[in-house]
Amino acid sequence: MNIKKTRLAGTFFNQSQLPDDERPKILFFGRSNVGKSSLINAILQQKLAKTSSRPGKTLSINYYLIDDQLLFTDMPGYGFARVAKSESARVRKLISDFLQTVRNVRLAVLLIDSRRGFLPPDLDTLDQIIKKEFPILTILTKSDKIPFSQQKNLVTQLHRNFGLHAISFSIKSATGKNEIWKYINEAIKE
Ligand SMILES: Nc1nc2c(ncn2[C@@H]2O[C@H](COP(=O)(O)OP(=O)(O)OP(=O)(O)O)[C@@H](O)[C@H]2O)c(=O)[nH]1
Ligand SMILES: [Mg+2]
Repeated sequence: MNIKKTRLAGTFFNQSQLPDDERPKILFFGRSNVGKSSLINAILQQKLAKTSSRPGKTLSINYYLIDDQLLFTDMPGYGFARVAKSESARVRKLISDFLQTVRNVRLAVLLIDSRRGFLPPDLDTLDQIIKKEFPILTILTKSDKIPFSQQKNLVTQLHRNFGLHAISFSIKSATGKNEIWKYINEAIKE
């Protein structure tokens, strides 16, 4: 995809701020620190979303508008034990409120940390996404940190246990980038 223009187009911290927006959307879900904001920056080849080595960097839902037509939605991370309980409860509610009202979702991307695998909070998110009947793509992040054989095992497990198709990805190389764009381009076709 030849992208000409990107910009931050909205930041939402609670239900009352959530917009009624008809534009096509790609949603990025995953635990805190899994690499959602980094993935968005990597596939757009620019530093739009803020990232941090500390979990709980993105605490709002952020819309990034691509070429005036497509919204990449960077979701706040869930499921990190060291994030304050009240904050993680607020994030969980924000995600479920958003899922109640969001329109025109073309693809839900669920990020899983290659080193940690699929954990209970991921299952909770997967259940919510399945209920909404969104097309789903799973991405195994930080693939530079584990051996290829381990990545392959995780891909097989996700397919066997949940019927999910997973792509290995790392911000340190071009691995997975083209395949991710193939999915996104397919998802946004009318
Ligand atoms: N080695 C390696 N580090 C990565 C990769 N992707 C992300 N990281 C690092 O992981 C940390 C977390 O990345 P973020 O993109 O901020 O994670 P996030 O999922 O947006 O986290 P929250 O906003 O807290 O939900 C940062 O220090 C990134 O540099 C990767 O592919 N390989
Ligand atoms: Mg983030």
